[in-house]
Amino acid sequence: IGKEITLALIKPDGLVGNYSDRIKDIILESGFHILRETALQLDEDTAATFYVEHSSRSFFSSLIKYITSGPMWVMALEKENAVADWRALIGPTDARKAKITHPDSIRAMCGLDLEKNCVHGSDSPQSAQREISFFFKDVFSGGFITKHDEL
Ligand code: YYY
Ligand code: MG
Repeated sequence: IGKEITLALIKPDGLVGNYSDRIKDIILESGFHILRETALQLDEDTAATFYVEHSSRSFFSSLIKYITSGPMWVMALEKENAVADWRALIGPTDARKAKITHPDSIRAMCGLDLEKNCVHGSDSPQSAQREISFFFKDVFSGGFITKHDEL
């Protein structure tokens, strides 16, 4: 793996709203290579582990309920500067604010508010490594089996 990798999630509301195809078009048009992708629904324990950095926050239980409410589309995206570039594309955390300040962002397109913001992006290369290992154990262990699942 030469270029940088980041983790992208299309959260449950993004799938329910049928935004996956548009989001994937943006991903490919922006020059990302989809290194891995799969659909899955997290149980509450697994979601709590994924979001452990937020476990003491007041919004935590609500976030876990939302993120486990249906299937998500999980992708490992590869590109130079993938982490920052994907964060720039998705826009600010609060989708309500994104609609005003970043109207062309993905969260402005498909998000609802501060919690239901339809997509995730790793916030640093270190987070990306942890988060990609969380979903795709083979990426950093030398394996190279690319899965192209469809819903
Ligand atoms: O990285 P990003 O997703 O933009 O925001 P984080 O601050 O890491 O929060 C993770 C996740 O938690 C966010 O996407 C929505 C939710 N959340 C919330 O429901 N309420 C908040 N006040 C902050 C975050
Ligand atoms: Mg974050």
